[in-house]
Amino acid sequence: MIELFSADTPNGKKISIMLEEIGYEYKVTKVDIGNNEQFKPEFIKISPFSKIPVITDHDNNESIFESGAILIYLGEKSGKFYDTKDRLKINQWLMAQMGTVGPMIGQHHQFHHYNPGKSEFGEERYFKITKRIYQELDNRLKQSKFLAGENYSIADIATWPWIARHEWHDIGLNNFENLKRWYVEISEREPVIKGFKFMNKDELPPKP
Ligand SMILES: N[C@@H](CCC(=O)N[C@@H](CS)C(=O)NCC(=O)O)C(=O)O
Repeated sequence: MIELFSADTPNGKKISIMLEEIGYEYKVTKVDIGNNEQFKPEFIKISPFSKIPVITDHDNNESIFESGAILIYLGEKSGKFYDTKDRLKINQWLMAQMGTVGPMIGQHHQFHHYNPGKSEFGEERYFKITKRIYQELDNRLKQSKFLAGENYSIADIATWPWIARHEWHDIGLNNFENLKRWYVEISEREPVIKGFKFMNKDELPPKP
């Protein structure tokens, strides 16, 4: 059984979606990051940077932090969404999510959604970067059905929850035809719908 230590954020949703996709039994343990529970010594033991998500695999007592590493672990363990023949491509799109898509859109959330009016520089910078990321993802999805090629993979599972916050971004998902097609197709998958609402029972992926 997998225990998922998480919060209701895009990084948190990546893992609940993956667990639903591979059909594993899992239990969610909420970490209230708004109330600093991530800094508790017992949590730091399994998450050295005090961040969610983390999983503990109770089959072998292994704990894994960093969402990309967790997706790779679950992909290898289940044999799903991390095909050996596509791995070079999947790794690149997964690392791009971990290094660029998440951190940059995360800053856009901080300046544009949570703290508007505090820094014109920050708001403009991350708005521009987020718009550029939408365009870059759109360019990729014009060439291939999914990020790493023709097959749905952990790279899509990592990236999709960030685009699912499109209503906060004010970039206009409808202006990016290929990104929108990809977003809608993934939004309609049953495990994605279930994994998306892992903490908020009534939440559905927002329509473009
Ligand atoms: N690179 C990490 C980022 C995780 C992350 O930023 N988690 C945030 C919530 S989305 C967090 O736990 N923040 C609490 C903190 O930093 O104090 C991953 O992908 O797992």
